[in-house]
Amino acid sequence: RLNIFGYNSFDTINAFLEQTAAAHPGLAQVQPLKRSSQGRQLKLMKISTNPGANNPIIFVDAGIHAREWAAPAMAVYLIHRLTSDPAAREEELNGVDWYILPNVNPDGYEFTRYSRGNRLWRKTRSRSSARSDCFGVDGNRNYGFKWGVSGVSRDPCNQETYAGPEPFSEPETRMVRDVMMENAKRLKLYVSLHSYGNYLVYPWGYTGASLPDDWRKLDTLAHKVSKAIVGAGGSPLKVLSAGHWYPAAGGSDDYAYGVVGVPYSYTMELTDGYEFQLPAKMLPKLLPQFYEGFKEFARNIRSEF
Ligand code: 0X9
Ligand code: ZN
Repeated sequence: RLNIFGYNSFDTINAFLEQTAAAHPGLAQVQPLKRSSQGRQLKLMKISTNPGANNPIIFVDAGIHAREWAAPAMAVYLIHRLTSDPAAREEELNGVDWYILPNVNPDGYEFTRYSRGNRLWRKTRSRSSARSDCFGVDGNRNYGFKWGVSGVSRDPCNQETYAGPEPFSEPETRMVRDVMMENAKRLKLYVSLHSYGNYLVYPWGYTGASLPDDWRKLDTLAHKVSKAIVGAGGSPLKVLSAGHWYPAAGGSDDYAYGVVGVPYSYTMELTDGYEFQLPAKMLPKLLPQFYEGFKEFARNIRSEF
C-alpha cells in the first residue's frame, strides 16, 4: 500500500500508477515502456485533461540516481496532487500535459532498499560483461550529447561516475531518450529530479566555459520557481548552470536541451540537509513546498506556449 509521504518500493509505485489510471480514466493514463537490465517494467504516467489538444508537455523523471530517494517521492506526490486535487484541473493541468516517470532506475533503487544491498548505491545495476566484474553505470553520464568529455570516469568499477561503455548503453537511459524523442515537438519543459542540496540547474552541464544563447530565459524561470517555493515556506534554490556548479557530461538535461530541442531543461536537486538520507518524516513539509514550484513551472509554460 502506497504511503504518499513515505519511501515506497518500485512495485508499490507501479501499482499506484495503475490504480491512479483506473480511478481517473480520461485524466491519467499508463504507458508501459521497456524493461530495466534486471527486467523491471518501467511505466510512464500521462496526465491530461484534454489528450487530443496537442498541449505543451512537461516531462518529469526521477530516480536516475538510486540513493536519491526524495526524488521518486516527489514524482509520486506530483502524480497524486495532479490527479486527486480538483483545483489542479483548473490550474496545473489547464492547457498543459504532464508526463511523469517516477523511477527510471528501479534496479538501483531496489538495491538501495535491500538489507544486503547498499543504501548509497548511485548507478544502474547492469553487468559490465567481459570488461569487468563490476556493476552499473551512472545514468546521468550515459546520455549521448558531449558524452564523456568532462566529469566522468572510464572505469567500470568506479562507484560514482562511470559513463558506460558507450552512450545509451543502459536500457533505462534509452527509455527516457525515446520518450523525449517521441514527444519532441510538444515537449517544452523537462525536469530531472535528484537530491540533494536545493539546486535548480540548467544547461550546459558538460562545461562551465559557455552558456546557451538563451540562458537568461532558463535562469529567469528558475528564479521564479525558487520564489514560489520560498513563498510556500521552503528554502531558496541555488540557480546557475550545471557546468558552473561542476562540469559533468552525458546528463539528461543537456541531452533534452541540446539534442531533443526542449526549450526549458533542468536538473532539480531536492532537499537542504540530511544528504541522501532525508527522514521520511520530513516529506510532508518538503513535497508540498516543491509542488508550488511545479505549479509555477506550469503557469509559465502555459503562458509562453
Ligand atoms: O552529478 C549529477 O549527475 C547531478 N548531481 S547529483 O548530486 N544528483 O549526482 C547534477 C547534474 C547536473 N547536470 C549536468 N551536469 N549535466
Ligand atoms: Zn543525482
